[in-house]
Amino acid sequence: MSSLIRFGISLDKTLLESFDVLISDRGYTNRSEALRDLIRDELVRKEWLSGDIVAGTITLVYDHHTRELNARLTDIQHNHHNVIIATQHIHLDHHNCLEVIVVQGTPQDIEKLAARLKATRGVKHSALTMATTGKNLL
Ligand code: NI
Repeated sequence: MSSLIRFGISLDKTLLESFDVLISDRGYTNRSEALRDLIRDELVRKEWLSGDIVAGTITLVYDHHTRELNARLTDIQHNHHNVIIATQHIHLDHHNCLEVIVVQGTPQDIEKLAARLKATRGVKHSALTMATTGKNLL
């Protein structure tokens, strides 16, 4: 278990005022929690750059009436089954489906899968959310 350490930061007054407005808009009630989250975001970014095992989600929106699209998306996912933990399919309306694919693996493998899905004709929207396994974060 790690211990809590207090430290001081010197900041330009204008920069601090901008920071306070930013974190207030985001709902933070104190600077420490906002700063902790900023640091964690950077550490997660570093995990993705370092090649460590990471986790995340890929969100897709597509019209399932597009010819052979379902089959193509399923083929791609089977070809990358080693990084896929779970998928959820939501029928948004008569035409549109939203799919959330939960992934865990190396950044390279996950990004390859995300790129293949995004490049598939008929996919209207695709987004990769880079998260973390949480193992190296407090
Ligand atoms: Ni559907």
